[in-house]
Amino acid sequence: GQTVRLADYRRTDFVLRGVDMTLKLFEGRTEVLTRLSLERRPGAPANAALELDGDELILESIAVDGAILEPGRYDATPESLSVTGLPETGPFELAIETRIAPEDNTKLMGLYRSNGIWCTQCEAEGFRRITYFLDRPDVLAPYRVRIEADRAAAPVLLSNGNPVESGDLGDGRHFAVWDDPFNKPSYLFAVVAGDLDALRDTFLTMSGRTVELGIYTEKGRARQAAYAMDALKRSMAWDERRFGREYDLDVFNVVAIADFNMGAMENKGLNVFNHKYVLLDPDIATDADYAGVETVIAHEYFHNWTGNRITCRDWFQLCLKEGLTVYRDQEFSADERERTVQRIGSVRRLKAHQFPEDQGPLQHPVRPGEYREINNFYTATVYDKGAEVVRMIATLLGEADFRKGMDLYFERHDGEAATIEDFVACFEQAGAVDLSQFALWYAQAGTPTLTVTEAWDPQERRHTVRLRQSLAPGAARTGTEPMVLPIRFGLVGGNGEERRAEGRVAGGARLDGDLIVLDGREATVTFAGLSDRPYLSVLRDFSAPVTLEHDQAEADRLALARLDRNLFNRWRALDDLLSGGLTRAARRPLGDTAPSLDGAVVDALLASAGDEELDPAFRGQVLTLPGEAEIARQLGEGVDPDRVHAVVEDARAVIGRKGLSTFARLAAAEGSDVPFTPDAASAGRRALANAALAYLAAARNDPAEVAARYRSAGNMTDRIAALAILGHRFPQSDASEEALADFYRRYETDELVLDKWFALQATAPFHDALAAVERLAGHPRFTMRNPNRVRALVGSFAASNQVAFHRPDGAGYRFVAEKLVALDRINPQIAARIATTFRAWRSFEAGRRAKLEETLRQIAETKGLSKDLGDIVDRSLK
Ligand code: DPP
Ligand code: ZN
Repeated sequence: GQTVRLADYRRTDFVLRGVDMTLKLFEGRTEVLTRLSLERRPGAPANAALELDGDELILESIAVDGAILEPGRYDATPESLSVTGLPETGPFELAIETRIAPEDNTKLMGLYRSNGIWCTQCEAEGFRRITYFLDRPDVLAPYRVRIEADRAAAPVLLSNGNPVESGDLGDGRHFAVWDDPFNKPSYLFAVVAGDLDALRDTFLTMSGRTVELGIYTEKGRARQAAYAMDALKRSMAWDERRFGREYDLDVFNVVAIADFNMGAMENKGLNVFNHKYVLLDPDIATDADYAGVETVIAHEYFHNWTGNRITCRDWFQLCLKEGLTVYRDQEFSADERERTVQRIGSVRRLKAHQFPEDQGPLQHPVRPGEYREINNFYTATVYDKGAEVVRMIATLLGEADFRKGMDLYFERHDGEAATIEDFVACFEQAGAVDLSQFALWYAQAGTPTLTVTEAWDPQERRHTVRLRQSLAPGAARTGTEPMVLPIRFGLVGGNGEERRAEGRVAGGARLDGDLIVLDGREATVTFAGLSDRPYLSVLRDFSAPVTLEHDQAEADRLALARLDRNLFNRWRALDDLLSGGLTRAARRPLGDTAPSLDGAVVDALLASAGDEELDPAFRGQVLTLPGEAEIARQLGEGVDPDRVHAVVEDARAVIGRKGLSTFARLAAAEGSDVPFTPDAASAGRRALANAALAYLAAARNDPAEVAARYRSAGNMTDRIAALAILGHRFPQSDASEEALADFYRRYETDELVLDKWFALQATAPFHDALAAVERLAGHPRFTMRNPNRVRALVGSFAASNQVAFHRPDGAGYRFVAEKLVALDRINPQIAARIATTFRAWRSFEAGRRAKLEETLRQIAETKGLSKDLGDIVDRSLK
């Protein structure tokens, strides 16, 4: 594959004014007629050919202004269509007929069928699988789309924009015409046709317009879209309140689809969703599923302004819409739920997904400079670090100026395909600041390290804080210049009070209230006039996405874990103590029986968990130990996953035994008699109770009480929590086997719940789990055709089963590699995504490292590998 570079960007030679399409859907084939209103761009070469993109297309006919073209005037391959001799000036119409087979489309890009439903996925480059086109985000046009289909097979016909016409065609066929007046790029095109149910509602916008809302599902499941509808209306209201953004069309439709590569897609006025992010009820969905639906509904809706009304000039600018929209959906969840708990969740995710990416061979800047396959850049770096960069702009500017900058962005670039430079310039103007150094966050890859040291001077009653930043060179070979780090902090007194102290800065930083902005390599801040030594609470709310190395005494951390008014940092004090203890323990030689955690740390954890003054969701977070992969990341090299697992398990048992009475009380607090409501507070209580149950099981090692809990569960959250404890702690026990069989019988008709059943077994932390996974790969309900199912079995095995995937004999690696090579022929995008689990190969002990490398090389040498998978394995090996 060829490398595409940001530096090579240039505009098209032709301007697109409008698109008129007719799609005739038949069983086994679809005919697509596309009429493009085009004009040579003023200043473009008079003899330049029109070069259109295609992908596996067959050209049926081509005409200019109604005249069929002679073969000499064009050159068509499945991947391109080049047309010469086009008018030097003035508008002309190019009509193209293609024929496609959605039934054979297993890549799920372009037009395909899912359970009989015709649907599309065009981002990033799927539209070229429907028709030849200038398939790039800076080519914007209004679209008019006519769909024709058999009425019985597809009574529902949907596309972007507003419905304008529909009617009968005879012979059992009918049609509908949709008109989207807003200029949009082709990646936002969508068509859906099928026999669907709908849940309907309306939304009254801030200017008093009524929008018709529809959520379409497979037959009989529309009532399971009620929560998604509620989340949609709350999202629409929030965007008006918080950003002044009103919805712009008369209708907004969402369609839930079973086979979908992504979570969802923000097509203009017609969002297409993986049904996992729409369909819910308490019996089939967990609290995490509810939160996921709320987040994804909000995210895709918010794209209407950040992504659709203002789109990206090219795919290098992907974070312009994704980072910003993740920031917006995180803010929405923080406002709708509990801010600190949401922030803890976002930071956990950032550290679990983005930090390893940024610290390994797949490293790339938030705005990449080159790619071979754009599908491989829908990454945690673009999304989550991209959101952190927006959050830092908000922190640096303050709420009022940040909002001014957003308003300016919407006003100045509405209807355009914009760049990061455009975006940043709005905040420079709104805040009257120079953000040129800050913009390095978009260009330099890697996680900066922030090193903090403290010195208390008892004579002078001064506390000196020294800050240093550094950035290690990484795989992306971008710069290592100092960045702008907004560091929120507080000085905490012995009773938890916030100390006010005059601070003096020396070196590369400035002080602005509770914010230190470090823009040099180092600085010191000296706080004077203190009566006694304060505890330094630094990087509050994780105000910059850095690795913090704060050489802080354990006693100080324990104090902050108890006292800090910033609850995020209270959590982080404990989390640092836990991961510090666990990493140290994992470094000790096998057979060393010293406890993983200090008694004082365990006591602090139990004190927080049992503190009734604190939000139960927060206490649930406190009880969630750092994951094994996170410990492995912090170890950095020579990782033995079995050792890491043993250390974490030991810690869990120690905590469980010491907190037995607390956990018994907490686990009993949420019995099956509590009716289910999906709100955040109730979810928090369930999270706390289920965390407590897991510790009880670790301490008592008795499956009976967990099995009882499984049987009496009144909702999926509690049921799957109990099942996970049985399956992961008591594998192959009668209790576990019975519960797994029961779960299967209960839910075998529900694909989404079956995914949970597959994933739960795939993540059981035992070497023998591989045998179960191999068996499940042959289960009649396993299929490579459904991305959710593949992710549930193969994806979660590779990503979330540190013990079995990393079996010392390499059998886990071989299993995954074999599946990936087979999957690559069906759906390369999903294969490439799962393959990223190999990227950390260099961090393992010698035996596993060699086997991982060998497996990667074998995949790389496979004949006919897709560009997607080839790109990931090649870069991983570099
Ligand atoms: N649909 C994906 C998202 O919303 C890609 N745009 O992030
Ligand atoms: Zn998005």
